[in-house]
Amino acid sequence: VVIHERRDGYSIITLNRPERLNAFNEAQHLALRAAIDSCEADQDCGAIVLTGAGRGFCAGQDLADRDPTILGDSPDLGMTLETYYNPLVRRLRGLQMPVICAVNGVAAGAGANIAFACDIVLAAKSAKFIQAFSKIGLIPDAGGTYWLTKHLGEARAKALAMTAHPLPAEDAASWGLIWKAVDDDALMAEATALAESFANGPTRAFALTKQAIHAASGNSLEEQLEVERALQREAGWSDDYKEGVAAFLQKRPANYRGR
Ligand code: LHQ
Repeated sequence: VVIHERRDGYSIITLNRPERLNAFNEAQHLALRAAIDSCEADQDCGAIVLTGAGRGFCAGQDLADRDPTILGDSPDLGMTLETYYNPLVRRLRGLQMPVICAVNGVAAGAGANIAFACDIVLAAKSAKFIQAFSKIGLIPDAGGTYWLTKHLGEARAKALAMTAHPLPAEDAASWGLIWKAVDDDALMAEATALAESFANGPTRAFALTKQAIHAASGNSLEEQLEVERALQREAGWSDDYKEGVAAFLQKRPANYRGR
């Protein structure tokens, strides 16, 4: 249900239930978790590309799942979120390496919001993002109310959430919800080129950059300047900083080692 392909310096993780547009069931959650665990344990993995098999990226929760906590007389969706989706969102945000999402096709429900939890989102021009939740009487989850409000503001957040309007990739990019929309047949080449360049980059600095940017939304400028002071101090102690400056002064490409 998930394909984990190791490349030189990075990994490609592909959600692989194409007959269901890669909707999440328990097996897919567990396999994704295992793939992320193995990337994290692998010293040579400097970036992850997350994508989907077939014509969709991910259609969110598998609504045909027989799990009684999801469908039944007294479902507990809060428990489903706390067991599977919330840890996944926290994990993607907290990973000490960049996560690139290559949205190859429709991203609906939690599928859209998991894409937004990744650090850099590229989408095929034919892809669409759908906050499908209102169609089944739910609210956006997997961070949806957070990403939409933060990136778009309340007006667009509420309209997307309540209408389930399919937002085309190019609009998502021009609205600032994702990094960019690319031609369908260029998607994987662009995503893997980015992963390769991150894999050869200063991994520690990328992790600290994520941390600083995530802290920004809850902080005043003064508080954020403090965050930058602390994290830059740490970056300044890295071998990669020494190497970066030496390479600049010697007019040669830097040879980063990620520490
Ligand atoms: C699916 C699904 C799917 C099962 C397509 N499930 N089969 C968290 C916690 C706990 C509980 C609840 O939820 C959550 C978070 C959530 O994510 S809730 C939101 C769940 N997702 C949705 O409501 C989206 C449902 N899917 C759709 O609206 C459409 O499939 C979209 C707009 C994504 C794509 O439409 P089409 O391109 O027309 O494709 P399709 O509808 O024909 O789908 C292809 C097949 O995939 C089809 O099966 P079939 O056997 O008829 O070929 C669908 O039934 C199946 N599929 N999404 N979520």
